[in-house]
Amino acid sequence: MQRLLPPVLIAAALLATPALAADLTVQNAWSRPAQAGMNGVGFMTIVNGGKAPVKLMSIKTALAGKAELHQSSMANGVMTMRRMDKGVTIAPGGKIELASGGYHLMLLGLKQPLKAGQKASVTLVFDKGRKIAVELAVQIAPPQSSKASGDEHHHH
Ligand SMILES: [Cu+2]
Repeated sequence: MQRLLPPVLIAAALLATPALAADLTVQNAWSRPAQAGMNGVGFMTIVNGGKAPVKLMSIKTALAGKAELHQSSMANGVMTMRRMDKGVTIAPGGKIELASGGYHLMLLGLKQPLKAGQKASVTLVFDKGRKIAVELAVQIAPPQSSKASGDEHHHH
């Protein structure tokens, strides 16, 4: 049985292609469940496959009152985090990992709960006006392919 796809489905399929802007690629984007009014997080790996440095400048989302790029660090035995107001540069051929205990997106004042199994839409704003829309998979544990998890099912 052959049927033509309605235009809406075709548009959805195009939107579902991996986030890509020129040489920038986002991998393993995920978030943790959180309640409305609380702060949410965003983790991912951003790869710069180009020949020039790229700077992640800011984050936009409709899901929270405000979204910021943060860096966690230990100071005197206490985990603190600070805003990266000047952005974070990704070297050519390099990548940055946003992960627990390091860089992360902070979604301040969630307007709605983030529930496991849902997607949370955020937009990464880079220098030179480049933007990448990213869907964070809301889940309790990091994605399988992230280095934080044991990878028992793949053999190299
Ligand atoms: Cu934070």
